[in-house]
Amino acid sequence: MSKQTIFSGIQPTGIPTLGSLLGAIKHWERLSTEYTCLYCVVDMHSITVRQNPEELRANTRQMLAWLIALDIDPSQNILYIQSQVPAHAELSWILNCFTYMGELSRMTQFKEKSIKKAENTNAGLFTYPVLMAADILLYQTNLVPVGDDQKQHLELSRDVAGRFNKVYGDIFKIPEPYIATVGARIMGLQNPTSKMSKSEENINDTIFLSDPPNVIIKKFKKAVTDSDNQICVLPEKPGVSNLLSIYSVITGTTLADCEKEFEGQGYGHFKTTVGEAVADLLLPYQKEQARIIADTSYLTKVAEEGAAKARELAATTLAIVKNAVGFQ
Ligand code: ATP
Ligand code: LTN
Repeated sequence: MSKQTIFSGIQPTGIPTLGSLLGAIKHWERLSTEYTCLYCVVDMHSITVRQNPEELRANTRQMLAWLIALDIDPSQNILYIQSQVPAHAELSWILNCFTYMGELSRMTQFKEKSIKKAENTNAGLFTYPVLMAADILLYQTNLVPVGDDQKQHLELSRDVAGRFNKVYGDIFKIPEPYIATVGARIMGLQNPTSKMSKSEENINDTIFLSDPPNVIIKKFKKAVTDSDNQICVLPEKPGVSNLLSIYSVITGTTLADCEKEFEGQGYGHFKTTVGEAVADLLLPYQKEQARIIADTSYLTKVAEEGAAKARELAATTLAIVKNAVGFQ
């Protein structure tokens, strides 16, 4: 039997965060032996928010370098840039005609972003989940590893695929989410009730993967906790719970064991220990990323080879879809 397919995407809208690492990328690396894995830097999604062209070009390469540094080996995975595979845009148009306005209006991310970006609530922001569905369905994907925040978009991809199949027969595989139980949603350090995000304005809220150790530890020391001194996971203790879950994912220890480790300790020691663990984790990746980004021709080659492989796979599905809808 041939291997099942995994697809995931990441936006090149800035430096990846501890949230994207623990919620998504960290789970990607060990999947390549069992699955055919495609990981895509989704630059087309990122222009739903206005981008500076030179910055976008640089950020896209930075993101590619991060993925390689974080052990996504380009010889074991198909690693590529979305805009270099035109089939994504082509399928997206077709799927647009199978997606309802009502469905898109219900997307939490759209509702949030259209408030935040009220001056530029463009049609791309609205149909963003359709392009995401095209990304996934083009490769007959079985599993999509994403953080919790993308679950609703994935549900929409499944609905659109099912609707299309109902009309034209079994064209698309219906993808399943692959969401880790721990680390699925890493929250902000300053505002632990909303997810850690690379577009957050308060930089103390977010750990960027490029943050040097002293900055990381400082940000953790400033992390919002609460006024009692119990180190345990509880809904009314979102700050402490978030730090515990970060520590749990990084050390590979259960939450219960982490709680035990910190029993009777003060918040100061707790926050510093978690901060140091994060800094230690990131340092080797940072060195590797810097080395890769400096190797321009290598990065260009990785992107080109990845895109060529993706184009080949995408062409098969796209041809079937075009034929199904009645194109020449
Ligand atoms: P933004 O921060 O601008 O909203 P983002 O970080 O959510 O963007 P990506 O970087 O494209 O968007 O996300 C990459 C992957 O990381 C996605 O699968 C997403 O679900 C996951 N992810 C992002 N932030 C978190 C988080 N705080 N906790 C867990 N997973 C996350
Ligand atoms: N919307 C996702 C990025 C993304 C993606 C995808 C993830 C674009 N296409 C396909 C999984 C599968 C985000 O903002 N994190």
